[in-house]
Amino acid sequence: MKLGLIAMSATRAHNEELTKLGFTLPGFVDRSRVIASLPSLGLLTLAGMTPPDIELEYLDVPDLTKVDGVPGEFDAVAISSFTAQIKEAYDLADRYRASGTTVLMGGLHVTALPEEALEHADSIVIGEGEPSWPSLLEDLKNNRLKRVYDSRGAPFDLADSPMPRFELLKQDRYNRLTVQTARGCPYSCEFCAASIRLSPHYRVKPVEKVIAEIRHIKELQHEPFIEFADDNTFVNKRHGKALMRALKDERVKWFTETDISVADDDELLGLMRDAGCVQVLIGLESTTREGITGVETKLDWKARRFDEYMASIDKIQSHGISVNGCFVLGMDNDGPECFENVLQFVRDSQLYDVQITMLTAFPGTPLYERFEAEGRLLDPTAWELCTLFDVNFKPKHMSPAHLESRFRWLVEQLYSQEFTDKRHGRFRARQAAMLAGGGRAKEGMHEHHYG
Ligand code: B12
Repeated sequence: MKLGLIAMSATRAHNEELTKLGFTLPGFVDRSRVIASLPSLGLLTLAGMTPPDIELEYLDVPDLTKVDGVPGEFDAVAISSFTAQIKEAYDLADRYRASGTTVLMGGLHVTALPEEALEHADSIVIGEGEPSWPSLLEDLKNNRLKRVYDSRGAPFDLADSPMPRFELLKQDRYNRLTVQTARGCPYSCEFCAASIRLSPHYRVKPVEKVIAEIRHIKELQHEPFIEFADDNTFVNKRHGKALMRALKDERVKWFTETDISVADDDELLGLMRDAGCVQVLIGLESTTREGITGVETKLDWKARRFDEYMASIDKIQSHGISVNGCFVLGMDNDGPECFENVLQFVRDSQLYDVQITMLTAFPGTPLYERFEAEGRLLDPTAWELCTLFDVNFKPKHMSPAHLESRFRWLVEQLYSQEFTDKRHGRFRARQAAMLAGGGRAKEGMHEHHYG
């Protein structure tokens, strides 16, 4: 039996003016160009638990409009799903089914809207893939496929994680690969559409497993750059430190997503720097305490950390690790001044990088449910707008058009060549000064920054 693993990667945005701007603003396109080709770790992971009698082929379909008919010849295909590309995924699923290929679907969007997905797939998995994959494949081989496999019973133990089959990728297409060291997040932000929607439990992967994955990548790529595909890597500081100690000897450079609490721990920051950390991406969300209040729904954790934002960014960057601070525009507690505020905050904090996204109501999130109840969704099933760069709701304090145009203004300000160079220059100058100050640990830092 031949099974196709179909990833519809690449990045997406519908706002034409913003897309056009992207081509002229270096800071804005840099990261999207770098990450656009990341493969689907979900599918590679499932490949790792597929028995050897099933032949596998991994296919990236970044743009379905360029594909006539169906790509490849398979008995069955596994298609992953994010909301922004789901309509293309359904189109492709329909084409495969029409040609007699069995369609299996899973992932974040399918988990949020299983009924919708069942109109296009022969069989779906709700939640994490791993718990259901072996029995699904067994049923597939024996022609008794069920319509729905529900993994939501118990969280998957990452100690049982299979080795992702990175070797299935055409290596020259990918300039970075992803590794997951943890899954989930203990916090619960109203808008979060990441893996807490697959399973609400925070778990870490044993250090030896992470290192084995990195070694596997190193066999395939010379000096690889790793992105940890975690929602929040350093929640468990003990595990984080053990991982950093082991990672140091691997001599790889990496980037990850975590929260502001890494700044509380100098030892951790030192270990991260020595282990090759180039950048941490942190969801700061808003530049005012009021703006951020209520975003984290369990403990209001983000609001409680707000007063330390500036000092924490400075502390992390003083260790030679750049911070990519993320802000969400259009939130209910932020007024029309939020655009200027972000610009000012970025200037004052000396953030190395900044990422701005539109508040987006993804299906399956508490935010979607609230906006639906309040009648604020512009079109409840316009999934193609769930790109983080398009507006799919009525903002509280401005019109959707105003949010779009001010967002564009902010993009122009933040990602101009001049401002980008200034931010990066400051960080590098600070590093150079520290380096001139001497010290063995500090020398290591030089290797870790971009460029
Ligand atoms: C790496 C990454 C990317 C990469 C690679 C994407 C890819 N093909 O996997 C790139 C850069 C290409 C990318 C692009 C985009 N991304 Co992105 N990305 C991530 C990131 C950081 C990690 C994802 C990951 O690897 N998770 C780990 C793997 C193991 O989990 P998984 O893919 O969900 O797979 C598991 C299950 O879902 C399931 N499963 C998945 N597929 C299948 C298929 C079958 C058949 C079965 C049975 C099971 C199954 O099994 C897997 C194992 O349990 C997350 C944020 C985060 N911290 O999680 C955002 C995230 C997934 N991205 C997001 C978005 C919005 C985008 C873009 C729309 C951005 C844009 N404007 O272009 C595009 C869309 C790309 C697309 N294909 O549609 C959102 C998605 C929200 C949503 N619910 O749709 C997230 C959650 C970030 C966020 N801020 O909310 N992204």
